Amino acid sequence: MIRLIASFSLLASAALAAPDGATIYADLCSSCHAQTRLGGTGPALIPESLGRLKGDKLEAVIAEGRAMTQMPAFKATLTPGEIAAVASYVSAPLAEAPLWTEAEIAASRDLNPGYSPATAPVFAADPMNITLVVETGDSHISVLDGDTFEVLDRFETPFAVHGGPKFSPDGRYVFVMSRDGWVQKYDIWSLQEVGRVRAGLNSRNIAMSHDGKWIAVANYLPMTLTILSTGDLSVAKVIEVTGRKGTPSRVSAVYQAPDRESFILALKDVPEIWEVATDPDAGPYHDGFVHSHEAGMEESLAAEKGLFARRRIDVSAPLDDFFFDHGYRNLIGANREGETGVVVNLDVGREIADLPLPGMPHLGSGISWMRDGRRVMAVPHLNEGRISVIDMTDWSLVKTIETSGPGFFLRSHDGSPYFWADVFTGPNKGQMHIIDKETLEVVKVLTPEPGKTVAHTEFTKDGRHALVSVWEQDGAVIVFDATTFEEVRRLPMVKPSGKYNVWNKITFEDGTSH
Ligand code: DHE
Repeated sequence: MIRLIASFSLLASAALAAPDGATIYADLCSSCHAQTRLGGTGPALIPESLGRLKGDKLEAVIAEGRAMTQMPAFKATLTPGEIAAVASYVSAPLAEAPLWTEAEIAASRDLNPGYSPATAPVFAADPMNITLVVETGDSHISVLDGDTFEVLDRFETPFAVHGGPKFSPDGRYVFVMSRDGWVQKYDIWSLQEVGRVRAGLNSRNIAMSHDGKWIAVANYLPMTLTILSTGDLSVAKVIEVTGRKGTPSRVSAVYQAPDRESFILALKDVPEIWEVATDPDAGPYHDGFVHSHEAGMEESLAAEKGLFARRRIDVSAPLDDFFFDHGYRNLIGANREGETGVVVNLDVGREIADLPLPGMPHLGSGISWMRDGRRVMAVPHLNEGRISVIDMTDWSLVKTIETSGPGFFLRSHDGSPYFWADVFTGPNKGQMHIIDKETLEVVKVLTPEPGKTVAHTEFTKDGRHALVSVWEQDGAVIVFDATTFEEVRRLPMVKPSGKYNVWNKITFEDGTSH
């Protein structure tokens, strides 16, 4: 009996001693991150949002806080065991998939009461040569004059902006998305935020419709596509994403296909690509046929018509990370299983070719140009130090260009004979390769900040200057002369990531990702 009581009390004291992550979270974290963990003034703390912030890295953020944000350091308040318990609590999946209904999206809409639209740009700079710099280190965007490189404004964004911001077709407004699903609208002419709305709980990217009326938001959580009106950020439609056989699917990304007057969706969990019409007179958008391997079984599905009509295109395995040809007739997607690229003809709605692209091609940052009268595209690989150049007429591999490490982004400009390719990981990270678009030879390797990540290039409107990010907390944007490769200016920035020139984006410049 005495032994039994002793073991009970041992268990009780062990239970008392074990820190409870949920209780600590409720006491110290929920006021900013919400009791639901879906985010409030602070970001959502769920595995989908934390991404690669795991284990020691996550504990370090809780212990040390985050510089230049509201996130305080908890190392004086919590023991290492308590910090580990909260880290483990926020790393666990939510017990139930959260809902985020149309009503909740609408209720999150937060329009800037102080916004007053200007009738003309409030600055003298060329509005077509404005370049935005996303500074992820302290969640801001700098608005640069693309001629003088003066910072015209620096505005706060939601936490963890990802993907390219999307401009209205006239270049006046820009829409920015965060991984927590916030979409922010900013008026470049007025240098003011118009407002923001939370379109999803965990989102991937956004796309602008051909006519500038709609913004589509690709969501992982919930598994939906949210379509917003660009005018006032109201909800136009929330489309539940479910495969033919009823399997719900995350949306890996949504792309604008202006020539087709549609959005194209990459689905993560089902072997389908979706096309959603942005043309009010679209259709009928036939859902095509279900092809079954059972002999003779072919079932025709219903057609949808009009604005936001949906068409399904069957593929042999889920594809993501799309690159489109001119005219948006074909897309190239990555089949992560087989490490191949697959060409899908969107007109006929089926796969037409395979491409050998092992090593995780990053098609989304591919670029294309005319070489010897034929259109070619180049794509970097996230796992290997090489760039594949593909002939877009017969889908053959023209050349594999060796680089000093795996890269993330490529950029060029019609006005430049070169394209710029970074090295994002590995011992040579920070090297920038400049490659001749005709000979496909590396003509120069720049190492502007040895040991630091230097990545992502954007050109000015005329292609004369190339802007490169020193992707560090105390980072910078370096402006290079795109012909001599000499450094022209260095602008201090807080962990700058992508840069986006209005003209290059709204004209769908060949050298830029769309
Ligand atoms: Fe991105 C664009 C997907 C990780 C920075 N990234 C995109 C796009 C997609 C994508 C589909 C195109 C969207 C668009 O612009 O509309 N990214 C993914 C991933 O699946 C991946 C590998 C894993 C993930 O966590 O989502 C991934 N991306 C990253 C990063 O780790 C980067 C380097 C840092 C970050 O901010 O998260 C990063 N991705 C970017 C940037 C763009 C981007 C800067 C826009 C590039 C452009 O020039 O348009």
